Amino acid sequence: MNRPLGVTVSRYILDNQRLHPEATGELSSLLSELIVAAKTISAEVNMAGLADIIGLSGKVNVQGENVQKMDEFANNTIKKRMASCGYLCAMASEEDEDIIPVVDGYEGKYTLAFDPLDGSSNIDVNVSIGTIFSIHRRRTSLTMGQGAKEDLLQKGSEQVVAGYIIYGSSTMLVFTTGDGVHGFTLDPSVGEFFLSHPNLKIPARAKYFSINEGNSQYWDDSIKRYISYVKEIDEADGRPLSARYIGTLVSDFHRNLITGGIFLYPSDTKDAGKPSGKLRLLYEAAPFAMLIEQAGGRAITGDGRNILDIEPESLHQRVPLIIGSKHDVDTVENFLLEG
Ligand code: P6P
Repeated sequence: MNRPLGVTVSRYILDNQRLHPEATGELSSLLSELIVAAKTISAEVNMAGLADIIGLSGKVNVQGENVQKMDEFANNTIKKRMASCGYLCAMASEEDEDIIPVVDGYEGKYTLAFDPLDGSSNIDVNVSIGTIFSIHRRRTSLTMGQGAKEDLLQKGSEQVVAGYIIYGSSTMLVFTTGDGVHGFTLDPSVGEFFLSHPNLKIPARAKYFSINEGNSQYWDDSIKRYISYVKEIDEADGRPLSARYIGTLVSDFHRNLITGGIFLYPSDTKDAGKPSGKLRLLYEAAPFAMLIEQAGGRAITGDGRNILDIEPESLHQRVPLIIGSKHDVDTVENFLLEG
């Protein structure tokens, strides 16, 4: 659906809904509620340096990571608003160990998995951060009221919506409902997101490669060989690629989506507890995999699986993630197949 630049995200969602006569409007309303939460987080993130919400909360989350005050604020903002929106039956958050119930009597037909504030280690150094979200239809009957884990543990290919909000030089909402990837920029003076990047497509070939080279001694040899390959001089083949690594997945993904790039967080031997890399399937890899495939790119684990095909086994399951421009993900895949 082609819409003119400047159309509001609310208008875009409603117009998109009209393309589906069977739509009840619940998904549109769910997205609108999530957008209100995003605007609330954006306002706080942009004031973080002034308000008393930077720094550590003194708590440790289910990941064993120190919880920043902003993490807690973002998580609570989303949970509180979405639990009573009436369109969800269950939620999962990076910050919460278990399934998050909705308010009794407000159960709906969708689930929401989210990373409330991805890249929170970058908050205190004023580097861009983001919120990631993934929406599925519930599997259990609405008559059951509250949802169950099986409603959340669904393949990425079953997502109905995937998206993120990036709190950077401007706040942008980027999402897909399966009909292309569209970017909306927040005008804080009027508090509305306006269509600024319709039908985003990732360039077929990468300009940048994004990987934490501090982990290079822990990588599989195939990854080491690939990273050496992208640094070789072969101007006809567009190499060497430039290195860009922000340390916030949302930001590295967004830049690569716009410019062409490949992001890798492979499995490594650095932390015996993380043989499958660091990133999470449900609320990081899977939503980005839907977005990148909708934008013409690819997302794989590097051990022969497409991210969208993985049947989740637990809420916080980690997966290796290789994602970005199709040519370059194909190339990495060939390096890995060669062993
Ligand atoms: P490392 C941020 O903490 C995060 O979860 C992602 O946003 C980011 O891509 C990754 O971790 C960075 O991890 O090990 O390179 O610091």
